[in-house]
Parts: sequence; structure tokens; C-alpha cells
Amino acid sequence: MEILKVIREFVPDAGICSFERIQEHLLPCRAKSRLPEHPKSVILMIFPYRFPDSPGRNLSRFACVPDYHTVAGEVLNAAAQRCEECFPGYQFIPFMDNSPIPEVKAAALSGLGVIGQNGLLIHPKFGSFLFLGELVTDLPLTPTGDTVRHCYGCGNCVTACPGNCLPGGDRETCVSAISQKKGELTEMETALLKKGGLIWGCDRCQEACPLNRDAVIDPHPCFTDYTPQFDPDHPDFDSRAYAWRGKAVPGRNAELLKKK
Ligand code: B12
Ligand code: SF4
Ligand code: SF4
Repeated sequence: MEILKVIREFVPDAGICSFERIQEHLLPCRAKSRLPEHPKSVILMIFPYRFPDSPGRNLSRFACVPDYHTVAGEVLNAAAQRCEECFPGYQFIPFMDNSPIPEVKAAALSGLGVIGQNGLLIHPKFGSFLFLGELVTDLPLTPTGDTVRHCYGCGNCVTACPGNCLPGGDRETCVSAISQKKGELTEMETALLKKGGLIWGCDRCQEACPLNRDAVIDPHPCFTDYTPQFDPDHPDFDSRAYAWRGKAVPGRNAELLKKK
């Protein structure tokens, strides 16, 4: 049975890279202990989340949709279970974001798209507004790509970046990182948050990208519901990607953005 056929029952596109290719680039995190004892392959899966824009949106797109760790996590678990049924005797361990796998690099290696100057994976059909998740398995599989390819480097994302941190520059000034920081922000951080203009996350380097202009709007079924504005009293508060920081951090950002 072709494994990608099984995987495509769960996501619109997927690719495979060998574990060996990313072994030296594993990210230090607690989830590393969940890796199979003899990992051989990584099956990368994409979860597009782009939706039609709405006026008054004050969150980056990824924060408008249900928390991907939860909803896409369930899809990954179901896919892992299905693979274990189809390929008995092998392990399929799901990971997403909080993962030892450098996901953008692995996805590019698997041929799923190019890496932009904004550091993100850009898929030829869905663009970059997608989440990445993966199954790490001890089943040896043929990789679907061989080298990392890059975007054509128009530089639009570099110019649009409010944190002046592209390409590959100072991540401390990335507005997405600043918006998620606990405690009191410095004067410079506050100025950058205001420049970004959003309560959570930042999408400027993606909105500016020509490769997103013609990308299709066809979100994965777990991302068809979205709430474009931050509301701490919303009944769905706990199901959003910004809830992990509690109400204080996005609440602080909302207050800072109100001030002149
Ligand atoms: C930590 C992290 C962040 C941190 C810091 C990023 C960093 N360390 O560089 C912060 C909070 C800033 C962040 C922001 C965002 N992230 Co993030 N992040 C991650 C995470 C968990 C690890 C990345 C990492 O540390 N790689 C290790 C380093 C050593 O790898 P690297 O090869 O040097 O470079 C990587 C990044 O650093 C990035 N990069 C390269 N140059 C620069 C420059 C700057 C300024 C930034 C911020 C990033 C960046 O490109 C590579 C991709 O991983 C990954 C999930 C994963 N497990 O891979 C998600 C991940 C890369 N993030 C994701 C997303 C969606 C975002 C945001 C778009 C969210 C938002 N709207 O605000 C922004 C985009 C910022 C950007 N331009 O990259 C997605 C990307 C999907 C895609 N299409 O590629 C991932 C894959 C999560 C997922 N499972 O879907 N992220
Ligand atoms: S805006 Fe241009 S340089 Fe930046 S990721 Fe897109 S194509 Fe690459
Ligand atoms: S998320 Fe915003 S601040 Fe961070 S690299 Fe992209 S445009 Fe720059």
C-alpha cells in the first residue's frame, strides 16, 4: 500500500524525508524523548488555514482559527493510528510545532515547497498560510524530494517586516515573538508591537509575498471556523492559539495598541 495515499485521506498534501537528513538539525525540546528508537523517515503533512479576510481583524491569521496544536493534533493522531493499522509492527509518532523536527527544513527537503526569505515553507498551491505536522516512523520510506529549494528572493517580505529582522536576522525583534512575550515590554518592543498593529502574531512577511497572492483559499476542514477579533470573554477563548499564555499577555497587547 502506498503510504502517501493513506496520508492524503487526512491532509491535502504530504511528503517524505529521510530522518538521516535532519538528524544533525534536531531541535532541543522535551518532545525529543517521544521519537522512535530507530527513526528512519519523517512524513510531513500540511494543514492550510488561509480564510477570506475580514475588516477589523486584529489577530494574525493563525490566531483566528482554532488552536492547531489541538485540532490538527487530533488529525495527526488519527493518521498515525491508520498508518499503524496499514503497516503493522511499525511506529508512527505524531509531532507538531513542539517538535524536535525542524519542520520547515524537513518539509522543504520532502519537496513540499520552497523556503522563503521569511523563513517559511511556501507550498506551490496553498502558499505559506499553513501549519506543518509530521509522523516520525521506523519504517524506511523513499523520500519524495532531495534538496532544499528557496524562493526567488524578490525581497518584498524583507521590506515589509516591521521588526527589520529578515532575512535570517535578529529574531528578538520579530513582532510575532514580541507579541507572545510575558511581562512588561520594553519601549522598543512596545513600538514594534504597535508598528505590527496586531494583538497576537504577525503576518506582514506573508501578506507581502507574491507567492501567496494566487494561493488558493481552501482551508483544512479543522480550520474553517475563524474569529478575526480578540475577545477575552469569547466562549471559544480557550480553543485559540493565544490561550496558552492566558488572558494577560494578549490583554496587555490590546491595551498597548489602544494607547497613542
Ligand atoms: C520557535 C518558532 C518560532 C519563534 C522563533 C522563530 C525562530 N526560532 O527562528 C517565533 C515566535 C518568532 C515564530 C514566529 C512565527 N512562526 Co514559528 N515556529 C517556531 C518553531 C517551534 C521552531 C523554529 C526553530 O527554532 N527552528 C530552528 C532554527 C535553528 O532553524 P533555522 O533553520 O535557523 O530557521 C528556522 C526559523 O528560525 C525561520 N527563520 C529563518 N530566518 C528567520 C528570521 C526571523 C526573524 C524569524 C522570526 C524566523 C526565521 O526559518 C526556519 C524555519 O523553522 C517552528 C516549529 C518547528 N518545530 O520547526 C514553528 C514554525 C516555523 N512557525 C510557524 C508559524 C506559522 C509562525 C508565524 C507565521 C506565526 C505568526 N503568524 O505570527 C511566525 C512567522 C515568523 C517567521 N517569519 O518565521 C510554522 C511555519 C509554517 C510554514 N508555512 O512554514 C511552524 C513550522 C509551526 C508549525 N508547526 O506549523 N516561530
Ligand atoms: S516575499 Fe519574495 S523574498 Fe520573501 S518569501 Fe516571498 S518570494 Fe521570497
Ligand atoms: S512575523 Fe512579522 S516581524 Fe516576524 S519576520 Fe515576519 S514580518 Fe518580520
